[in-house]
Amino acid sequence: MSEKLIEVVDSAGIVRLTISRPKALNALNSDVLAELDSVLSDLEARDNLRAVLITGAGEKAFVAGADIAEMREKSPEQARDFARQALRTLKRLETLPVPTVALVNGFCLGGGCELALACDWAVASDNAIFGQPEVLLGVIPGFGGTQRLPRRVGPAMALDLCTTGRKIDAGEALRIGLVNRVMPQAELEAYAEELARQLGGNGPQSVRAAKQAIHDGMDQDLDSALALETALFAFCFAGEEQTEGMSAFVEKRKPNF
Ligand code: DAK
Repeated sequence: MSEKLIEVVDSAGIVRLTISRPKALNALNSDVLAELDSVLSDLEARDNLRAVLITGAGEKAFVAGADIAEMREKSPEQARDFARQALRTLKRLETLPVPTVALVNGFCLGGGCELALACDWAVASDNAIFGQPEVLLGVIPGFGGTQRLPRRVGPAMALDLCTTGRKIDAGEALRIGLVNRVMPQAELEAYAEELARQLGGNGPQSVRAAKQAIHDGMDQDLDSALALETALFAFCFAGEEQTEGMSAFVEKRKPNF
């Protein structure tokens, strides 16, 4: 049997995915994308999913981009199919109903940066390097980078990164809002565990509702988005979580979600 390219570890609904092609710095080829797609389609169907963390195998790279050797020979039609496959997979990731976090532990370039952008937020080790260097290879980002990057960091910074192809360190990534936190690489693992504990301890329905309100609301005008928030807020009162959460506060104990 061929080796898995995506390792999946599930701990009480907190699922950790590790992209594992360390010899090619975890570059995304068709096989990785197909396996990722299949894993995500299984996760989509799960009711007891609480969060998804994604990282890269080894200590050097999160993902160093789409696989350049594989892309080199593609015709325009094959390039379009490849981009469509990747876009479909990243959309699956983006629309998972639970929080998704990229744990960026090294190079995060091209398609790797686009993968991180399809997650809800990213945390980086202090040795991480980010960039959209596609123009140095004669192409543009093809996995959503020209659209998700400006939405995260603003159009001017996205244009800077996508037209110069320059690489930035973790400190600059933090400053421009590409990542939420930076920490020493040795602490990333402990952070992942703490995050899993935090997300795992919160009410799963309210966490999902918070994500839905923010994601869906961002595509709407403010009044419609506020109406969506009100509907989801009221929905929270229809389940057991709100009773348990508020009772636990009043009774001075930890909630049991
Ligand atoms: N693809 C394939 N192999 C890669 C790779 C990549 N993106 N990045 C690294 N590798 C491989 C190297 O070839 C090398 O393999 P061997 O020679 O050992 O067999 C191994 O990983 C270790 O890399 P290095 O020896 O180069 O390691 P260094 O520490 O010296 O340098 C580096 C690390 C990350 C700075 C360097 O590897 C590098 O510059 N890598 C390429 C980074 C990059 O340009 N990434 C963006 C890729 S382009 C589209 C669809 C998608 C896209 C565009 C269009 N359409 C369908 C239209 C997206 C494109 C991209 O993501």
